[in-house]
Amino acid sequence: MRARAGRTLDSARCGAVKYLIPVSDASSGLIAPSPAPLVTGPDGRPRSSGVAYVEGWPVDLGTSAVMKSIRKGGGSWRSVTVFSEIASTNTVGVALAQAGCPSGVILVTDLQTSGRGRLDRAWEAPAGTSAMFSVVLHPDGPDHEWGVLPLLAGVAVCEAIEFVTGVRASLKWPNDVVIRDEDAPSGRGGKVGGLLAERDAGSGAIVLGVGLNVDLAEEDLPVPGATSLTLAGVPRPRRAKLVGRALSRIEHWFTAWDAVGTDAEALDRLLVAYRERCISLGAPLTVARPGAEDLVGVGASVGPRGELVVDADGEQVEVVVGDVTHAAVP
Ligand code: BT5
Repeated sequence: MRARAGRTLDSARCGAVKYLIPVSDASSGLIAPSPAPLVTGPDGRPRSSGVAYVEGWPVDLGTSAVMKSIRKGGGSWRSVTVFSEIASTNTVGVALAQAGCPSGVILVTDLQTSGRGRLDRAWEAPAGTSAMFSVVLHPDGPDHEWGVLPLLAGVAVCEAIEFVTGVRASLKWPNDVVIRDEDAPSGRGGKVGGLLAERDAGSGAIVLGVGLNVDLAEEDLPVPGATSLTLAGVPRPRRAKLVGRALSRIEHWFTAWDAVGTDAEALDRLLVAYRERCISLGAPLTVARPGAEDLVGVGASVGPRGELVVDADGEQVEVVVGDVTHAAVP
């Protein structure tokens, strides 16, 4: 099913997933789905997942497949739109939030032409290879510890990978989704995904973006140290299933986080699930910090603001923004 023209966000009904209504590109005036080519690798071979396109829409990530998968996961999402191509689901999500978009609007895409990571970095993946989506969320509670939400969303993505593929996924602080070599059936682990959370101060909305490398071949990887589910040894992972399950778990963790507000003890309890998956804890590491010297030490804990505490020669140093490099995982 293609996104239908003429629906507006206001006319999309709130409620259970069975009422999911595609929000058309016309409603936002920002984006227009365009046909994507049949996907082949640089060597001309078709992608191993056999992604095919019907009228420009990838069949394993078409609107009906994604909606079916989201419905299966339950939840109270408002709308879902699947694009064959978009600049960045987060950029458009933030623009929609600024324009008054309600909570629960989901944007999924096959390809991003200006995908973004944290700190203005790029997120790159060829068409037909990735599960990439953003969701606009409005918290209900008055005060929140914002730094914790992206960490919990990382847990949600790991849970989805595990549920769909049976392969254990972990997190490198703050929210790189990684598969350790020892957990990958092929032994080829690395960074398999990432999360980008952005807050629109005006509306209070959070736009949570997820990029997951599903079927990138070795030559598609944008950086050394990256991997994909197929490279890790997962046979034919289905993108729509991954998106649906991830959204279901994101709703679970978002609801729990929203209920907790700034209660440090309750946040601490939520973070148990993050700490269990965080490979930066107990690991020798180097943290590159914007505007500060690199910090060398051992990951000691993750605090109730989402900060990483590093034991640097006996001194406990808190890091709120930074990039971690481990000896074992780049
Ligand atoms: C992230 O940033 O890891 C967050 C990535 C979020 C992407 C999603 S896709 C849907 C939504 N819409 C967007 O525009 N973004 C979100 P960060 O920790 O800053 O990592 C970025 C770095 O990862 C880059 O500088 C590269 O080194 C590397 N990188 C880029 N593309 C990659 C890929 N496909 N797989 C693994 N690493 C990649």
